[in-house]
Amino acid sequence: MAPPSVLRCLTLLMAVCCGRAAAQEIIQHDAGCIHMPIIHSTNVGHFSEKRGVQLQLANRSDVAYYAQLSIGTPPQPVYVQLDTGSFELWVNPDCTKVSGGDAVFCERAGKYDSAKSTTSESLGTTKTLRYGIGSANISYVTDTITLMGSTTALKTVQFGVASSSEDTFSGILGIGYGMNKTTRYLNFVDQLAAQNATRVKAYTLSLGTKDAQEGVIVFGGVDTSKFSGALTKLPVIPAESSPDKVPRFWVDMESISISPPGAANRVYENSKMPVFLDSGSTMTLLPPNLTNAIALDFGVASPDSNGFFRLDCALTKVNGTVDFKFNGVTVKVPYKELIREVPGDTPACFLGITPSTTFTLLGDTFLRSAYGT
Ligand SMILES: *[C@@H]1O[C@H](CO)[C@@H](O)[C@H](O)[C@H]1NC(C)=O
Ligand SMILES: *[C@@H]1O[C@H](CO)[C@@H](O)[C@H](O)[C@H]1NC(C)=O
Ligand SMILES: *[C@@H]1O[C@H](CO)[C@@H](O)[C@H](O)[C@H]1NC(C)=O
Ligand SMILES: *[C@@H]1O[C@H](CO)[C@@H](O)[C@H](O)[C@H]1NC(C)=O
Ligand SMILES: *[C@@H]1O[C@H](CO)[C@@H](O)[C@H](O)[C@H]1NC(C)=O
Ligand SMILES: CC(=O)N[C@H]1CO[C@H](CO)[C@@H](O)[C@@H]1O
Repeated sequence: MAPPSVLRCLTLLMAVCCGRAAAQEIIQHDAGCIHMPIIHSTNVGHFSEKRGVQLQLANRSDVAYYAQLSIGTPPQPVYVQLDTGSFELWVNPDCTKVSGGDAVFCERAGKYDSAKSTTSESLGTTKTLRYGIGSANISYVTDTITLMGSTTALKTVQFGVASSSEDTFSGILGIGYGMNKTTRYLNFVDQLAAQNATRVKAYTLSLGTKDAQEGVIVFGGVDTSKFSGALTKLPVIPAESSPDKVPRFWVDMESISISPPGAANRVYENSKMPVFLDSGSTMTLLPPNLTNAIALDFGVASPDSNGFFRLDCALTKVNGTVDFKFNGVTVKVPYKELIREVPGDTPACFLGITPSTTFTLLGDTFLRSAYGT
């Protein structure tokens, strides 16, 4: 995802960032880049207070990252999940199809009513979108979209309005490849570049730490304040050579190793493989053998019935790291960031890696440590 060059437009953000400056103050002086805050769903400033404790781990909304868009004229605010692993934007999930706390969250994410927008146009076409979890039947419309934290209004952006959906509690902003690769129209990221809101079709995503509960996505550039050391370019594996032949952010992972405190680093067998970077997935998914080997080092021999490895929460206080090695760069993920903590009367902790025989992907439990303060 690293764009071709570090852009001048970010120097201003760098100068003021360290005190967590509001993105809104920066935008006007920052032509060519858009800094959009992204919000973790456990953030009580934005979502229901009860949300954090009601959710079960099996449902991914509790740990997803959301962006707020304003759609239509006059603008209607809607939260959508930010997903590097998919390609299209859609809104209006069926909240009656999800239970309890999920339904509350779903309602809070907001709805778009095309009839209340003077700039809305129906395209008369439909599609079914399917995800790892959930699916939606959508009808395409175009309308004006304004990004939170920016005065930029994108005109005539194509997106989906769901007529029905299952197992989803918010719309999704897919920011993977679009036009000519996965779609026959300009997707949201394409439109940012096409309408000159950004100078280049690139973005950097900083999820922030688990405790921060928010991050920022910079469309059109790199926030050089969010990392130390040099930026490393990783070639994206072409779709035709990738495991699922879908144009995604597939990269070659060289190895995974563990650095327990005070002990030597150990490399896991069979940990060289292609993986894709997916902000839409809470968990990192790896082959069962490899996941089992890592879990064993966290003191758990087998997963629960949902496929999650429950471990001792005391491990979040241990200074070890799990290290993901790529050509030229190693991302060290602290135990605390790799471990999923589910709050409650009895907090539960789980390894942020789950076994999968179908996908190898690095989700939020990895991405939070790849780039960000
Ligand atoms: C999409 O529509 C089809 C046909 O009406 C229906 O069978 C299916 O259940 C719908 N899918 C979702 C996710 O609502
Ligand atoms: C998509 O492909 C068409 C035809 O080759 C080309 O004219 C157009 O510029 C491409 N658009 C993008 C955004 O790549
Ligand atoms: C974007 O900028 C390019 C180059 O300056 C220009 O040719 C194009 O017309 C602009 N497009 C829009 C939608 O403003
Ligand atoms: C998984 O482990 C089993 C038992 O050690 C071994 O036979 C098998 O080849 C391994 N599979 C992979 C994909 O590494
Ligand atoms: C972990 O590392 C930090 C900073 O290096 C140090 O202050 C802290 O005491 C260490 N904690 C443990 C449990 O070793
Ligand atoms: C474990 C858990 O809470 N699972 C729920 C996830 O959401 C689906 C759809 O709303 C429910 O049916 C599950 O019970």
